[in-house]
Amino acid sequence: MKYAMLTILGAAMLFAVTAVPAFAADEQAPLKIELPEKSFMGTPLDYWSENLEFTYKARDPFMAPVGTELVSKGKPVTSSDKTPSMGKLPMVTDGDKGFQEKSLVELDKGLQWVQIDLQKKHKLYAILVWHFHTSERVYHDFVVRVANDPDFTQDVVTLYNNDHDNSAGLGAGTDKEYVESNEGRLVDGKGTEARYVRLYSKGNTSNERNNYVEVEVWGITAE
Ligand SMILES: [Ca+2]
Ligand SMILES: [Ca+2]
Repeated sequence: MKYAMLTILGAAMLFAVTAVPAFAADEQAPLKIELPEKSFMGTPLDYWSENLEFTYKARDPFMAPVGTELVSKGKPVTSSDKTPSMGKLPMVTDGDKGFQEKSLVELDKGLQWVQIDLQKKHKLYAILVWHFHTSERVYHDFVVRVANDPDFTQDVVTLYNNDHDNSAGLGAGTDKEYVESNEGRLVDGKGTEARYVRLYSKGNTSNERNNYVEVEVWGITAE
């Protein structure tokens, strides 16, 4: 009887040991996102849309596979507007996410995009964007796409699209508009493999221009 008990215990221990690697391969951890200082300036937002998400709750930690890291810092940035009226394009990935105007890249009116070249293919888990969080603003026709060529003709995947009425002409989307804050917006990359990330917008509730203080792409190299 005693021997039988020990055998069962031994089998259970063996199972536990051999089962560990399967769990470890799927192990997830919260992304260590550093938030910039919050702004308390500006006038309250006077805007409503049935497509607007109102949330004053802090974002829950975002879980991603262990090893997921910031892969966009200092990576090359291009844009539909090659001569921003404020700031310079490299500031989109320079790590400065401040709400002050010195941190701001301002692009022209109308539909504009910025694009980040990660320089090799990555499995993407999160894309964060801070347009301009100096005051409560909503940016319109916010669309995030990824691809494996700079002209966006191969393996194009749309990860976010809040253009319900297709005014940007990229196809109608079902995601929500949202109010800018120091948390930025986190777009789920869903493990999509891509080298290039492109973010579109078409004006905001304060003016017709398009802004970025920072974009962060979090992933794991896939090459
Ligand atoms: Ca920046
Ligand atoms: Ca629209």
